[in-house]
Parts: sequence; structure tokens; C-alpha cells
Amino acid sequence: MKILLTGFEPFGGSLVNPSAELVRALAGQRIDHVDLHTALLPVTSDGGPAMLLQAIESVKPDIVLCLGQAGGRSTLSLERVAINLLDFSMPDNAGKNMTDEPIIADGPAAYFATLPVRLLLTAIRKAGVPAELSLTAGAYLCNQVLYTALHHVAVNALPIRVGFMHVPSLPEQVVDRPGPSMGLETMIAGVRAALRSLA
Ligand code: PCA
Repeated sequence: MKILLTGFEPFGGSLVNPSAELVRALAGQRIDHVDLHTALLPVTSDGGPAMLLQAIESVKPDIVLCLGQAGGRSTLSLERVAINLLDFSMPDNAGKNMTDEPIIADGPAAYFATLPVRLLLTAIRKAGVPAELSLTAGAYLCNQVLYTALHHVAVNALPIRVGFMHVPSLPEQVVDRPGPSMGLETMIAGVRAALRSLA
């Protein structure tokens, strides 16, 4: 099973992004029956989705699983849906801000993720890692990347399943502004369980 796993660069003034740490850690690990390819996406509206499409073109994966940070969430969350909306809560890393814009002008309002999220949820929880299903990937880069990939696969009728997992902040990111966090080792165990269940 060829899987493309992506993470994002740090954003919003943070020096780390747990999704990038996860991709870095997992790139060096063996997972049975998984041929793992990775990419690190910039948090820019013009660059992030474009780099993901390039990676899909060159890797030709069976599965795409994108990871991103969702500060304030306490569990791994499997996104069920991507919406055709750019409505940023902060400028992207290139300083670009978007309000009430569609991602694809004539695209459908939304796409469901095509990974088996319920199966992934069960697999992650079985590994002892807190996880939930989520009905919103937001209206920032993570949603844009998921929507763009789902649209690309749909309009080109590609045999690729696409999904997105948001992960909490790392403990070191919330030391001075209390909020939920999850240790990197726990996140790694959860994502490994998800990847294993896909293979
Ligand atoms: N999280 C942001 C974008 C990059 C990331 O890791 C989001 O949830 O949209």
C-alpha cells in the first residue's frame, strides 16, 4: 500500500508544528505493508495545496493522509468533510488573508473524506490513543488542502483515497498558555495505528 503522508510547516508564530514532527518521525520508521512517502507543506494558500498536488502526481499513492495541527483540540481528530471556503482566522505564512472566498469557484460546496474514518477511529482507539471524528477541518489551510486533493481526485477519477487528521498541540507549545496537548510519542502511536489499519 503506497501512502503519501503529509504535514505542515509551523505557523501562527509557533516554532514547531506537531504534524511536521510526526512526518519526520514516521519517515524513518518501518510499518508493515506500507510504502510510506512523505511531504512537508508550506502554510500558504498558494503553495500548500499546489505542493500536495505535485506530490500526488509524482508519488501516485493509493492513499493520501494529511496531518495538521488544531490547537485547542485534545484528541487526534479524523476529518469527515472539507468545505469550499477560505475564511482565514489569521494570515497565512506569506501574509495572505482570505475572507469568504471559494477554493474552487465552480466547485461543489463540500466533499466527504474518502478514507474509512470509522475504521481509522477504531484502530487508533484500540492503540490506546484518544481520537474522535470531526465535522469541520476549519476554513484555513488544512481544509483548503483536503478540499483541493479531494476535488483533484474526483474530477480526474483517480483511484486514490484521501483523508485528513488534525492533531493537538505539543506540550511544549502550551507551557505558557494553558490548553490541551498530547505528547509526540502518543501521537506517533496513533498515526502508526491508523497507517497500519489502512494497509
Ligand atoms: N494547521 C492549520 C494549517 C496548518 C496546520 O498545521 C489548519 O488547521 O488549517
